[in-house]
Amino acid sequence: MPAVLPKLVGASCIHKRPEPIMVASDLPYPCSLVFNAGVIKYNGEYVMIFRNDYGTDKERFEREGRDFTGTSIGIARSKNGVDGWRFDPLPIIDSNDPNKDPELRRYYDPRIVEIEGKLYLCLAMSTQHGICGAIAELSPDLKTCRLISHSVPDNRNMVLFPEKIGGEFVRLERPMPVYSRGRDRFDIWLSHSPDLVYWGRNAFLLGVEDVPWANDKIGPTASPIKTDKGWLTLFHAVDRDDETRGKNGWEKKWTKRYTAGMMLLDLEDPSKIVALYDKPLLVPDMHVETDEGFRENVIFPCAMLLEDDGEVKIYYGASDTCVCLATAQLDELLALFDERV
Ligand code: BMA
Repeated sequence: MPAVLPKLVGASCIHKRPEPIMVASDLPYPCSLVFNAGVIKYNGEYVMIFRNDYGTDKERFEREGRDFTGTSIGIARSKNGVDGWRFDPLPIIDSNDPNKDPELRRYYDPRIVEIEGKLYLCLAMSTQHGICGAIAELSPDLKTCRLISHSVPDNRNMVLFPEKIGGEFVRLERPMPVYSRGRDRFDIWLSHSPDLVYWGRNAFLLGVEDVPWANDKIGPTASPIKTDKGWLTLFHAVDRDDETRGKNGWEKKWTKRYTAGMMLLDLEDPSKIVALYDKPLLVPDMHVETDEGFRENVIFPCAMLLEDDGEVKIYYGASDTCVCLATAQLDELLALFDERV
């Protein structure tokens, strides 16, 4: 694996909307950055659940060193999943909530899925003693959220399959084994549960070394889509060590690049990879993804929806600053797996 990876190109069947579909100034409450959003179709509309970091801006961050004062998780709804987002007046979770458990720092990277009529959130959960992957149930009116379970640290990027498989819940996850892999080299695992509380039969699924354009870490992104050929599954992939990368955002230095790839998992045993597309599917290449924002060169999908007409919508956070949307036809995505054979 070369230390410096070449310029990357995404798949030509992906169509990115040229402008973000949600930016900080759209929110009805204080917001510096809005990103990494889960989206679901629910009760005839699209529901987005997104992260908002607040309490500073670029100038105060760079010149005064003022950090963000909080992170919240908010909800917005839209008729078409693209525009006209209507925001709930307050976030559903806030890191400054005076009633929160003092052990908890914040939640982020929300994913949402409906299984057997219930709405579940997967969240990264930052605690005083490490980062966990959390699963919570969202009430049908989308107003309250109840924590069901969380992993031990360090782990995150939990993603639930949208249905039980073999009678069990199945999730993808990304533990962070810092001792045994030499440096950050984090991989995707899969586990099963009878009840969303007890997780077991953990299986290694995909290693960072299996992804030709990654040299740092990979992780699950969005609930997989069931297709005739298998579970269509996105993942994010990170490369680093390109010393030509410098500031790239608000921080003094940000040298990582986040892209997305895809694989097909066996319908009955999703711990088996049926096919891995050996090139990146989505890479940061639009201005908003490469030249502006909190952390540039980051695209981070948390939702993938299949429409009745075969269109796949991929929602992703861009530059840790706004929410963007890419679309592709399902048959074109599946054809990419044949291309490599
Ligand atoms: C990851 C997560 C994401 C974020 C990404 C890039 O570790 O924290 O929320 O988008 O880093 O900063």
